[in-house]
Amino acid sequence: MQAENQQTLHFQAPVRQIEAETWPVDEVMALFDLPFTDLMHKAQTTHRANFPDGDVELATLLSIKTGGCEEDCGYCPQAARYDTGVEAKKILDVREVLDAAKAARENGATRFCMGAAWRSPKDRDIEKVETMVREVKALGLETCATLGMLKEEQAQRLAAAGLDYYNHNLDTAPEFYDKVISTREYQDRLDTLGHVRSAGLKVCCGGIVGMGESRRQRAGLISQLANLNPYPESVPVNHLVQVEGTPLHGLPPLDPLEFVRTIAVARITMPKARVRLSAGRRELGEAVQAMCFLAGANSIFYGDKLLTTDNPEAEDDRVLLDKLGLKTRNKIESKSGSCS
Ligand code: SAM
Ligand code: DTB
Ligand code: SF4
Repeated sequence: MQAENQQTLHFQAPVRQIEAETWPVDEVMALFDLPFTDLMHKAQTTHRANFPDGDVELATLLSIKTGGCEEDCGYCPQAARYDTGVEAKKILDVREVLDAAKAARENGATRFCMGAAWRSPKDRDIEKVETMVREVKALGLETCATLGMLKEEQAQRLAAAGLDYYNHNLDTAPEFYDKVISTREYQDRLDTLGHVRSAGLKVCCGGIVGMGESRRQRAGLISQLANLNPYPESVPVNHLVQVEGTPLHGLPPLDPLEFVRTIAVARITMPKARVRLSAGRRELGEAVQAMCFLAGANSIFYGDKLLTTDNPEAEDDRVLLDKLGLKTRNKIESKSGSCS
């Protein structure tokens, strides 16, 4: 009997190796739960060890195709089904994109991110974006695009055109996701991120806080991001901009200190990523943003507009960075090695 058992064991199918999570939710949650000053100290120590220059990256956004989107993302002013006053427009001409990119470069931005209100781009859209990417890159800017879900072949085409980064957010924790979006699955987002990675593009991936999620769900988002292998090079942390007409309008606002904690936890768990203060900076004010920089944020969206909503005025940002004595990144370390 014993021999039989041994034989059974000997011939059993090999156990599938499950990759260990680098950052299980419980460990991320333990960081969130630290006393505020301990968390800030840990985040600042991590930040200094990984970014000794301490510079802040300036990334400018342009909406290359605004509004009329078929998806139902509950936060988004560009979803056609919500009455938000955002008008659906055609894709911009390359000339308009280049003019905006030149202005961004003159203002000191090093990265230019082109966003489109698509569920996923059609192949003929990719053709237009390829031209935009080539020409924006020729200006010496790093390029980023956010166009929705990508097929593998589309990611490869964008990479071949010289795109540096692709932005595609996980938005929130898997267990909160269906409270916000029903027209695409969490797995669809992970699949797009996989195609982006295998095309050799750098990944820009983050989420939104302040959508009514719990602290554990914020920890769940950070855990998902930090467990991507490798974790994203850029992590945009958006503070929900509540737009009238969207389902998430009217929620109680998130405690600003909880936003600062989220930045600190992102810094600790993804030590070499550029952690970007993204949407919602106008509502945060100077003191909270200063705490975010202390917590390890080292990138901002810079320019008077995000995609459809207002960002702080560029001039006000220059004043703030100056007041804090923070220098901006002026070197571009893109694949082509071009510099501005
Ligand atoms: N349509 C594409 C997509 O959804 O992937 C690209 C553009 S979409 C506007 C990019 C990201 O912007 C979203 O994933 C979301 O994280 C963020 N976003 C959109 N509306 C927002 C809002 N009201 N507040 C904060 N972040 C927002
Ligand atoms: C990201 O994470 N935030 C940016 C960018 N990636 C594309 C977009 C914020 C959009 C805020 C709402 C709007 O302006 O329409
Ligand atoms: Fe469309 Fe993107 Fe807005 Fe969702 S977030 S509604 S996919 S533009």
